[in-house]
Amino acid sequence: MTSSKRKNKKGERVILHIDMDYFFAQIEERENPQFRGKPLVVGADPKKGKGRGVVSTSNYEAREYGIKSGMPISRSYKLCPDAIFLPVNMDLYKKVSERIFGTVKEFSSKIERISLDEAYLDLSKKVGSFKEAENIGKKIKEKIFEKENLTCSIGISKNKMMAKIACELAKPKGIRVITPEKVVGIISEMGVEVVPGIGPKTKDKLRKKLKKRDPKVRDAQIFSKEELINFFGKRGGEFYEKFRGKDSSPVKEEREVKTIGKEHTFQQDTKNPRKITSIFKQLIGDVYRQAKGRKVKGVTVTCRYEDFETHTKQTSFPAGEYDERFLIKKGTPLLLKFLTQSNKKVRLIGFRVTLYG
Ligand code: TTP
Ligand code: MG
Ligand code: MG
Repeated sequence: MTSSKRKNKKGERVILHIDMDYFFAQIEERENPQFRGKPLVVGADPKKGKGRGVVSTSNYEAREYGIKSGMPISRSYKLCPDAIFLPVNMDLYKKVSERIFGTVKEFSSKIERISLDEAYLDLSKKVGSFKEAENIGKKIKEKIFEKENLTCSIGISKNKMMAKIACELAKPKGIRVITPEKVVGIISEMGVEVVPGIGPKTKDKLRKKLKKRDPKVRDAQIFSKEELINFFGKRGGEFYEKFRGKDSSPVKEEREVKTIGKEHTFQQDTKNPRKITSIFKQLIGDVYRQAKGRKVKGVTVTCRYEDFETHTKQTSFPAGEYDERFLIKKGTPLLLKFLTQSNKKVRLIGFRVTLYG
C-alpha cells in the first residue's frame, strides 16, 4: 500500500493546487501548432532587441536559454534572437481560463482562483484519502486536456502552501501528492524562499543571521517563534509555522475581487514628475472609462523603478460610482510618494481600481 492510500485523520484537510503549464505560451502553441517544439516568448515586442517591456511567459524550450517571466524583453531577445516572439492576447487567455476553471469547478465548488491559470480546491469534505484526491486530480487533468488540449500540473497536500509546493515539484504535466507525514521532511530540504512571504529582502536577512549563502528551511528551524517575531514582526510568527510545513489559511471561495487596471512602460526611464503625472492621468482616464458604471472601492498604484524593483500602494474607500477627478485625487498622492521616497528613475507606472460586487 502506498502512503497516499492512507485514510485521512479526522479534521485533516485535503487541498489541491492546480496551475497551468506555461499558460500564455501553451495557448499560443495550441493556436499555432507550427510553433511547437521551438522557443516561444509571449510579451512585449522585442523590436530586434530594442523593445521595452517584459516577458509575460515563455515555453520550456525558451526557458532553456534562460528566458524568464518578468525579464526585459530586450534581454530575452539577446538570449535567444531566433525565438518566436508573440504579443499578449489577453482576451483569448481570459476566455480559455474561464472555460478551464468552469470545468475545474465541476469537481468541487470550494475553489479559490488565484490568477488566470491557478486555483486551490478544498477537497476535505469530498474525499476520504489522499489517494482519492489524487484520482480526482488525474480526472481534472484528463478533462482539461480533452476539452482544451492543454496541460496543467497538480499538487495535493494538507494545506495551501504544501499543495502549491507539490504542484511546483510536479511541473510540467505532473501530479504530486505530499502526504502529511512527508511534509516536514520535504519542506526542510528546500530553500527558505519556498515559503510564501519570503522574498529577496527577507531571505537576505535570514542569510545574514544564519551566515549561510543559501539557507534552507531546515536551517531556519533553529529560530524560536519569539526570535522570528523579533526579526520580522507579526510575519515572523507565520514564518515559524510555515518553516514546519503548517499553513492554516482557508481556501476562500469566490466573491471574486474584480479589478481593472492599466500600466505604462516609459520609452526611457524618467524622473520627470510632469511627464510621469501626465501619463498617470491618462492611465486613470483609460481605467475610468473601462470601469464606468461600476462601483469602485479602492485604487492601487504600481511603480517599477529603473532597477526593476516594483512596489504597489493602495487606498480604499466606501464603494461608490466616482468620477475621474475623484480617482485622480485618490491616486496622485500614492504616486507622489513613489516619486519622493526614492531617487531612482521610474520605468513603469500602473493604476488599478478594485470593483465592488
Ligand atoms: P505562471 O503560472 O507563473 O507561469 P506559466 O504558466 O507561464 O509557467 P509554469 O509552467 O511555470 O506555471 O503564470 C501564468 C501566466 O501569467 C503566464 O503564462 C503569463 C502570466 N504572467 C505574466 O504575464 N507575468 C509574470 O511575471 C508571470 C510570472 C506570469
Ligand atoms: Mg502556470
Ligand atoms: Mg500560475
